[in-house]
Amino acid sequence: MKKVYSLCFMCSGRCPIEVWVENGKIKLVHGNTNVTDIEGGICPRGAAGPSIVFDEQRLKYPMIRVGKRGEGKFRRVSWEEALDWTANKLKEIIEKYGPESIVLGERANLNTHVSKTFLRAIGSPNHFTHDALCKGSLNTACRSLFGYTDAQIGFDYKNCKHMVFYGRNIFESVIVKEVTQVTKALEKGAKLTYIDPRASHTAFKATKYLMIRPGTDLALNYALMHVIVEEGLYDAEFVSKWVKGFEELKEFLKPYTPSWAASETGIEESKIVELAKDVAKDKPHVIFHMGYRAAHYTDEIYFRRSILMLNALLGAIEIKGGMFFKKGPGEVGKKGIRKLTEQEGLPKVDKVRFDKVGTKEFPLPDPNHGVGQKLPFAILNEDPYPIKGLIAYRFDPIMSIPDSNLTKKALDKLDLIVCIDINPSDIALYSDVILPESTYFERMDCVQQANGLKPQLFIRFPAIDPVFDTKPGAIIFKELAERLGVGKFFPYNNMEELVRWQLEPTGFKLEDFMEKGFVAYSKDQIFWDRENGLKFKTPSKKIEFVSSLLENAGFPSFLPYKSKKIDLKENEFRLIVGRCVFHTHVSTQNNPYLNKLMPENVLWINSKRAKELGIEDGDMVEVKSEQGKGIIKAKVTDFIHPEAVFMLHGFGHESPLALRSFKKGLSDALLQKNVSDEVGGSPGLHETIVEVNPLK
Ligand SMILES: Nc1nc2c(c(=O)[nH]1)N[C@H]1C(S)=C(S)[C@@H](COP(=O)(O)OP(=O)(O)OC[C@H]3O[C@@H](n4cnc5c(=O)[nH]c(N)nc54)[C@H](O)[C@@H]3O)O[C@H]1N2
Ligand SMILES: Nc1nc2c(c(=O)[nH]1)N[C@H]1C(S)=C(S)[C@@H](COP(=O)(O)OP(=O)(O)OC[C@H]3O[C@@H](n4cnc5c(=O)[nH]c(N)nc54)[C@H](O)[C@@H]3O)O[C@H]1N2
Ligand code: SF4
Ligand SMILES: [Mo]
Repeated sequence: MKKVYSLCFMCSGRCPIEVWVENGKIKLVHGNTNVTDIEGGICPRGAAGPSIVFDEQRLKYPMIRVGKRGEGKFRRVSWEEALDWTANKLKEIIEKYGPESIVLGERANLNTHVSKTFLRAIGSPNHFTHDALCKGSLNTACRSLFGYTDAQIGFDYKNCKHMVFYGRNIFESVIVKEVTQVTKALEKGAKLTYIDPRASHTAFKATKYLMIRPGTDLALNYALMHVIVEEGLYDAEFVSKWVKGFEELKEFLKPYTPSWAASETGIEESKIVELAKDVAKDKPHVIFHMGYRAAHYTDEIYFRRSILMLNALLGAIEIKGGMFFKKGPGEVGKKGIRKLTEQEGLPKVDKVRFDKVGTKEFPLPDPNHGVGQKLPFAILNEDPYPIKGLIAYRFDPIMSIPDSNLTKKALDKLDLIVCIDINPSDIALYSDVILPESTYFERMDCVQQANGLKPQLFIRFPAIDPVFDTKPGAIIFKELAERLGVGKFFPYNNMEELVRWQLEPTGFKLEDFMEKGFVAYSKDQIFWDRENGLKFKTPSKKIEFVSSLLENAGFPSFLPYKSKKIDLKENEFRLIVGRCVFHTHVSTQNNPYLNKLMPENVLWINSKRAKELGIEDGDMVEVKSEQGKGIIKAKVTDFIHPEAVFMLHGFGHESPLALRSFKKGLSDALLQKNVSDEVGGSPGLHETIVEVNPLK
C-alpha cells in the first residue's frame, strides 16, 4: 500500500490526512499522524470521503443542458465542446453587457487566487466567496477592533482555563484540530460554558449550559461587561495600554445591568454575575469564542464586537490559553507562497461591485470576499447594472443564500449559469453547463499557507488518478482563460507546475513535503511581546472599542440594545438553524455513507409548545414562512427554547440527479428571508418567523 499526504476537503477545515492506496483504490483515510492536535484523527465526514470517488451519482463528465432550466436534462459532451461553448457564451455576454455582467461565486478554497485572477483578467470586479454568508459580520467586527480579519485570529484552547461558546457547537460542527484541543483542555480541568437556545451535543459536554432566548446574546454580553467593568474585574494594565475607548464603553454599559439582561435573555441574574466572576478568576487564560453562527441578526456585528471586547477586557489577547494573531512567514524573515493575483500586468478592476461593497451604500464588508446574498437583488433590479452570467464554483446559491425562491427567480433572468462541482447539486441541476471537478483525492491543489503560532505550508497531493472525465478547478479556469484570450495570466500546464511556481519564493521544494505532508517556517510558537510588541493594524495601533472604521463610515461604536422579545402567536416560532457532525452544509446529503447515517433533517420543537399545538414526536408538520413552506418530521424535546424551532441546514435537495437526498427533509433556505446586517455583511439568518402546524 502507498501512503499519500493530502488535505481533507469534505469541509473547508482542510484537516491534514494520510490516504492509503492500493491498485488505484483508496483503502483507508485518517488524520496526518505528524501533525500536532490531529494525531491521526478524522471526523465522520472525512472518513466517508472515499465513498464519493466511485459513486455513480457524482458528476462524471462535462454536460450541457438540453431541457428547460432546472428540468435535469443534459447531454454528455467532451471537455473541448464544454469549454468552447462556455467561453463563447461568456464572450457574447461580455461584448453585449461588459465584463462586469459576469459574477463568480465560490466557497473560498486553495484555488481562490486562480478564480480571482480569471475574473480580473476578463475585467470583472464581481468575485465573491461564501465568507459573508458564513461570517461576514465577524470579519468586519475583527477588522473594526484589531485591523485583522477573523481568519488572522486563532485560539489556544489547549492552555485555556475557561472557554465560553455562544452556539459554537464545536463537538458537532467540527474541525478536528480544534475539537482535539478543546477535549485536551477539558481533560486538564478547563471549564466550558455553553450558551444556546438549544441543548446541542456541546451543551452536554459543557461544565455549564445556559439556555438563552434566541437572539439575545448581545444583552448577555452587555451585562457581563457591565459586571466586569463596574466591579473592576478586568485586566487594568492590559486595557490601559492597549485599548482605545474603555471609558466610553464604561459609560455606555451603565444601564445594562444583569437584572436588565435577565429579563431579556431569560438567564437568571445570579448566573450572569457568577459567569462574569468565574471568567475573571481565570483571566487571562479565557476564550470567549467569536463564533461563526449563533445569533444571526441584522445587528450581528455588535454581538461579535462584544465577544471580542470581553476577550480584550480580560487581557486574553496574544497569550497562551487565549486568543492570538496568526503569524506568517514574514515573522521569521521568510517569504510566503506566490499567488497568481500578484502577477504584474494583471488588471486591477475598480468598477463598482454587484453587491456595492466598498461604496458609501455598503462601505464596511470585506471587498476581498464580497457579500453573496446581495446577488439575487443585483440581478433582479439590474442595480448597479445588468448581471447576465454566473459561474458557481464549489458554491450553491440556491441552498446557501436565504430565500431559494427569490434566488431562483433571479437565476431565471441570467443568460448563462456555469457550475463547477463534484456533485449533482441543486445549482448543477439549474445550470446551463456543468464542468465537473476531480475530487480532492484525484487532484493536486494550490499550496495552503497555514499561518498560526507556527507558520506552515501544506499540500494536497493527488492520491489516485481521476476515475472519470473530470479536471482540477485551476486547470478549468486556465483553459477557459485561454479561450478568452487571457491565458498569459495562467503560466502553467499542470498543477505540479503551478505548485512549484507558488513555492519558488519560499525556499521550500515540492519534495520537502514528501516526508510529513507539510513544512514549517519555525520550530517554536511565536507570540508577540505584550509589553510593547503588539501589532494592531488599526489607525490608533490599539484595540479600538471606539472604532475609527465604524465611526468614519457613520456607524456608532456601541449599539444601544433593541429588544429581541417578540409577540409570537400560538403557532409561531423563531427559526434557528445549524449543522451536525454527519454532514457538511449542502454538500454531503447524497454521500453514500453519510446519507445512511442521517438521511433527513427534523424540526426540534419544545415539548410544551408542541403539546399545545397537538404535535407529537415523529408527527409530520408543515412549516411556513413568508418566503416558502414545506413538510418535515417533528422532534419534540425539552432541549429547545419554547420560542424557537431548530432544523439542520442543507436538507430538502431538489436535484433528482442526487437520488439519495432528493426531497429528503426540508431546506432552511426555502424558508429564510434574505436580509443582511448592513454594517457587517452577514445575512440575518435567524430573523425569520415561521408558523408550525400539525398535518393531522
Ligand atoms: N460537521 C460539520 N462541521 C462543520 C461544518 C459543517 O457543515 N459540518 N461547517 C464548518 C463551518 S463553515 C462553520 S461556519 C462552522 C459552524 O459552526 P458553529 O458556529 O458551531 O455553527 P452551527 O453548527 O451552525 O451551530 C449554531 C448553533 O447556534 C445555535 N443558535 C441559534 N440561535 C442562537 C442564538 O441566538 N444564540 C446562541 N447563543 N446560539 C444560537 C443553534 O442552536 C446551533 O446549535 O462549522 C464548521 N464545521
Ligand atoms: N440558509 C442557510 N444558508 C447558509 C448557511 C446556513 O446555515 N443556512 N450556512 C452558511 C455557511 S456557514 C457557509 S460556510 C456557506 C457554505 O456554502 P456552500 O459553499 O454553498 O456550501 P458547501 O456545502 O460547502 O458546498 C457547496 C457546493 O460545493 C460542492 N463541492 C464539494 N466539494 C467540491 C469540490 O471538491 N470541488 C467542487 N468544485 N465543488 C465541490 C458541493 O457539491 C456543493 O454543491 O453557506 C452559508 N449559507
Ligand atoms: S473537519 Fe472533518 S470533514 Fe472537515 S476537513 Fe476535517 S476531517 Fe475533513
Ligand atoms: Mo461557514
